[in-house]
Amino acid sequence: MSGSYRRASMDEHLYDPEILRRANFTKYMSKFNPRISIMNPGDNLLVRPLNSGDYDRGFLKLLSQLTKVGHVTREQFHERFATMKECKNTYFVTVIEDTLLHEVIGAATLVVEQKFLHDAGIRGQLEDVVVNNTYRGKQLGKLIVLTIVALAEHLGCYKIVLNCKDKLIPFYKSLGYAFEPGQSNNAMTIRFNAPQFQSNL
Ligand code: 16G
Repeated sequence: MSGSYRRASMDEHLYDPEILRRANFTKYMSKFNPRISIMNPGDNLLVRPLNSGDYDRGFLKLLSQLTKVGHVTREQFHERFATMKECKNTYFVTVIEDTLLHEVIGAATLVVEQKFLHDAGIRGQLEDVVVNNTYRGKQLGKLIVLTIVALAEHLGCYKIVLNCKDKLIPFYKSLGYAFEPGQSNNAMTIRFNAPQFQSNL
């Protein structure tokens, strides 16, 4: 493999797993029946940061259950992983692994945005929530979303926001997300016509 691009080394976490251990999940425990948590997600399941080896554990295939992923090579994956890791305290891609199958079966991302406002505060954004549809009924959607919420609170975000499809509004409401007065139904988008994505970053 060429060394001309930045690469994450094998089996490297995107962020320190200790942060997940420290996040306070207790106030969300009552939402689960049976009780599961970040540290006890269920038999043969593990909640952890994205790992550089997850290209081979079906991470991108899982994301394709959410939207178009396209063709992302191993090199592109490792380069994107390294770039995210270099953005200190910004990307908290978090996954659920089936440890028997060595497969990533759930994922969600916390993006932390640095602000000047709110006393130079930080704002969280929940992104790319997906659970493998063969793992329905195990409360894993709830678990991965509330893991990200607990993480955002632990890191000191003053709020966390999301965009989602209309049909998922009741799900996110049940987990504490709310429309703010005067701001309901206000997610707005400009889609760029870029058939082959080309970044000038
Ligand atoms: C949903 C996701 C968003 C994701 C987008 C992909 C959540 C809470 N929201 O809105 O994070 O990036 O779908 O759709 O997971 P797109 O391909 O239309 O951008």
